[in-house]
Amino acid sequence: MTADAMCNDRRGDEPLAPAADQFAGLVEDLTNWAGSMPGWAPADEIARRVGAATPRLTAAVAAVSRPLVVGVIGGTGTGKSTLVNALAGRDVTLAGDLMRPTTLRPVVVAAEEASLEGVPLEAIDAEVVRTPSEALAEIVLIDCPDPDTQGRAGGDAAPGNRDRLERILPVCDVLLVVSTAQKYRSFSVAEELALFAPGRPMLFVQTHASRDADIRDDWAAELARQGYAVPNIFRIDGVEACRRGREGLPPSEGFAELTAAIRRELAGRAAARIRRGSGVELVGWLLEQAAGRLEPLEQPTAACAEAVSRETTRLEAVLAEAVTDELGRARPAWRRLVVDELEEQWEGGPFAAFLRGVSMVAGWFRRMPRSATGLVGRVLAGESPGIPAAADSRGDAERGRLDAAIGLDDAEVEQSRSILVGLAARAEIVPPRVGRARLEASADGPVAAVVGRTQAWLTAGIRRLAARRRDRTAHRGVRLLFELLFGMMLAAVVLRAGLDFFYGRLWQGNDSAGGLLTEAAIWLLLWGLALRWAAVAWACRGLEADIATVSDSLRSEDLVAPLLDDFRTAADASVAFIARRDELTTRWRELAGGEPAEEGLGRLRVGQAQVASGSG
Ligand SMILES: Nc1nc2c(ncn2[C@@H]2O[C@H](COP(=O)(O)OP(=O)(O)O)[C@@H](O)[C@H]2O)c(=O)[nH]1
Ligand SMILES: [Mg+2]
Repeated sequence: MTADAMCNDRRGDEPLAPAADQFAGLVEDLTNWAGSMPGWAPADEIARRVGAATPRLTAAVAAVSRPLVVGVIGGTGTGKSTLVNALAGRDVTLAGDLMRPTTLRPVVVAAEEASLEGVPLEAIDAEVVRTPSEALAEIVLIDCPDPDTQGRAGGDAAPGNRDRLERILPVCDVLLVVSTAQKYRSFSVAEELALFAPGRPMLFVQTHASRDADIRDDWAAELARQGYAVPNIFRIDGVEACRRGREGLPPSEGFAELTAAIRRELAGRAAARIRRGSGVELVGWLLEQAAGRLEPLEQPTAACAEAVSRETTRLEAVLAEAVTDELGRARPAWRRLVVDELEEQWEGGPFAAFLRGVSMVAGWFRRMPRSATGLVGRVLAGESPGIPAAADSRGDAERGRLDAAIGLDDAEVEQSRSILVGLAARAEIVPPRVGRARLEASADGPVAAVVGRTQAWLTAGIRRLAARRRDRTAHRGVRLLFELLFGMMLAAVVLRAGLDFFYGRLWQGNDSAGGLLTEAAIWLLLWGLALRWAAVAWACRGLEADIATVSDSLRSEDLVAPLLDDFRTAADASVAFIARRDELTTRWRELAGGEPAEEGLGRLRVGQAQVASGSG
């Protein structure tokens, strides 16, 4: 199998070591979570515990995500080095007959980045070969020295090789036991193997498949006699595998089976390490401690969050009522606005002239200049009411202004806040996370913010309403109708006066007809005033409904939020913090549970080590 092919496999359905990544992710998330809410006593306690456990957690993550160490052992010339090269996807260790013994020192083959922490390189006197091969991203291969090798000069077995092997084997997670048709009976590493086999999975591999007959059944029987449970022996040809790898051909069946088994083992191993290791227990313990601390707070925090919503709604209702009142109280101002608009926009006609005349006369009677009162009045009068300047004695002055501007008084706010203080305390949410101190801490304070926001919103609403009134009064047809109605009366009066003067007085000499002019003028005035009333009434139609829509839109504006913001933020954060523990616990359970997937691997049956070493 080529490096690329192995790499592609890893991105397939079965990632190599997802459990290790999951564990690392869980530890990271646990640490972040614990520190995510400083200032809340329960969270602080959890953070302290997790903080104290951090060195152990870090070590556990390193141990779990350590690459799988695969030791290749077997007799001299059985094809260990060739197999290592085939697995690595390139020539990383010397293989061949020419320079026997080829492998004296163990060769540790690892990816450039792979951590060799935990591999006692010095103790085993290893030669490390780094290779960019992606096939080795998560495994470390050890090409073990030949145990039965003859000395360079053809003398006795190289001294120290057995010792070395005995030091290497404990380091390996998996042993690839390589043999050939010629050597499997005189399996000289059997003794060492028997020593280190317990608890260590082994993959038995017959090499030289292209040359030798299949001896696997016989070998399996032999191994069984020695006490090994061997569900499967792999049969490969290392030279062929190397060639296929070089040429980019798909691997042969036997070799593919072997790499699949290694991959399975790698995945299973990470999970097994997690389960066996103390890291997962530590995480479980930390989560359990957190649960003990947080579970009693679940109900109080939820109750607090709920109360914040309830009190917000209540304050909103108070504000809505005040605003509706304010808008309603401003009816005279609205009327004045409409009249002003009528006078301004209706020009160039007798009725327009009449309207102006009326307001001029009314102006004489009203000595005092029109003073705009209330927020609505001021907005309608064209002023833009700003937020009152911040007073020196902030807290009270602010609340006083709030009271004046939007009717939401200090007592209402305090009532809500005192309810929340009690509920928050049950959830251990206490100052400085919440409370008056926080309310007054910011530059202008949340009360000023409410005043400002309410004013801005109300001003915009009032301006919108005024604009709609303006659009209404600008209606040409209606204006012409009123001009016509007034003009008709005017014409009738003039006609009648003319008739009286010319016909009655000059023609018939009737002197008494002179009083009629006064009478006609009175009629005209009354008619004009009636029309004026009708015009204003028409222009004001729908105003009440418009005012109601402004009040109704208040809720969606979230205007009172700053008043209870400290409680809302704290309660929501606590609820979220508690919920996150449940999520972490679920993830932990997934990691801690589950069965190891270790099919197809040979193991020494418990209690068989003596038999094995006896026959080795
Ligand atoms: N035909 C064939 N030759 C192999 C195979 N494995 C190794 N060889 C050859 O056997 C000789 C010894 O191989 P080597 O990998 O150095 O064995 P080691 O001593 O166990 O490391 C070399 O010439 C290899 O080319 C195989 O599977 N098939
Ligand atoms: Mg070798």
